[in-house]
Amino acid sequence: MFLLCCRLSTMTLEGFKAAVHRGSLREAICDVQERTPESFNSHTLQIAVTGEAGSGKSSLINAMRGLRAGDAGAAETGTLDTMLEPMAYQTPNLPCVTLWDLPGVGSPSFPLNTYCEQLSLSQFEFFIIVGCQRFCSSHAMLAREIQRMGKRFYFVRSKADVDLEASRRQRPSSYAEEKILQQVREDCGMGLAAEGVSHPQVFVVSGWEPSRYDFPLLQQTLQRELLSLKRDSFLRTLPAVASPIISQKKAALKGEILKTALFACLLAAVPVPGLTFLYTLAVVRERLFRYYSSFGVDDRSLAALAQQVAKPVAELRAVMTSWGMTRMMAPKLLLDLVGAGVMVTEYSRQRFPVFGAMVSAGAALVTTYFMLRKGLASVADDTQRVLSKALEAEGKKSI
Ligand SMILES: Nc1nc2c(ncn2[C@@H]2O[C@H](COP(=O)(O)OP(=O)(O)OP(=O)(O)O)[C@@H](O)[C@H]2O)c(=O)[nH]1
Ligand SMILES: [Mg+2]
Repeated sequence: MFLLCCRLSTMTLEGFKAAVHRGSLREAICDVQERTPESFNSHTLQIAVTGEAGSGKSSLINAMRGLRAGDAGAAETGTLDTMLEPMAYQTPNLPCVTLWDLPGVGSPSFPLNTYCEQLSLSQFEFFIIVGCQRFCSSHAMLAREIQRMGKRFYFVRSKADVDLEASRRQRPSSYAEEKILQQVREDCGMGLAAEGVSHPQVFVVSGWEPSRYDFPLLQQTLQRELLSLKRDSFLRTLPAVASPIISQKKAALKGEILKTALFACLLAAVPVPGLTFLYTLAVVRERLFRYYSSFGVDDRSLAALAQQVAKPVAELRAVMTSWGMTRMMAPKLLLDLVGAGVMVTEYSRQRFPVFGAMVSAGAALVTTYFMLRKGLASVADDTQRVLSKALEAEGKKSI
């Protein structure tokens, strides 16, 4: 399967990493916000040029690079469907951009239903969908998939010269170039709107005539939006940058769990009914809240982060799965899980003192250990999700 090599940004990320390590997601976001738009220039944007087979993808890429078919270094074009691997191209007027010429969707090698997985579309950061016919199911599928990934695309209706020539031949007396182009734009726009695209960006072009129709506008729009697209895609790389730091923090906190569980185990030997249960209940709650504040997803930190990305705190909290467990379900869950186990063993201890004490200690050890491990893992996962959500909100500001 084709895979882009790992592309973490070459930009300095020390400030961002240090803030995640300190457990201050707000400061991590600040680090990104304080960067000037120009600072994102060095981030290479991976643009996939996709669409049905033979729609003019390679010809469009050539035109964007100022080349014609057959020129040295030009992408291969033709009527035969031979491409099996994406091909990367650089273009002099779009610095730090890679244009990926993808095989066509719907060909025997790349059927519609497996195209996205076969080409790992999620690796690309921005898309140009090229269509040469009326808006069809393959365009709709691509638009849906790109939106599902939370990414953006331009829709390019190619071979405008063919449409215009057909119209001119069929109705020479009423031929009006701009009217036909506008009809084509509207047809594509309506198809995209039906797929839920709120502001479709449609360009009607001819790869053979790059100075005409919407081709110059396509180039200008991409130039103008380039920095914000780069910023958005840079932000998408940050959860992967934060992930090993969050894992390291999790590993460091894991070390304490065994000690806490052993203490619960010792306490279970004290013949005071309910003592172990109360200790386990208190310690699990206390540790979970400590994890929240250490990772920066406690109430106060979340409120500060929400303010920083101008989002309601509820939106960030909604991605946290551990929250319900601690806040609403914790007492019940602990009563069910810890209480039942520990109460039963303490009862058995009253009837069989030595054996009962051993069972009680074992139960306290296992329960505390696994509850804390599960809690820590969920808080770490929540941190990753909260950060991704905050970065997603920040990314939307670029657009
Ligand atoms: N008239 C006209 N023909 C075009 C245009 N763009 C491409 N073609 C022709 O359409 C055919 C297919 O073009 P390609 O650029 O190879 O299309 P593609 O989408 O890359 O095709 P695959 O890689 O096979 O999926 C070629 O014969 C091109 O010369 C255009 O704007 N106008
Ligand atoms: Mg091609």
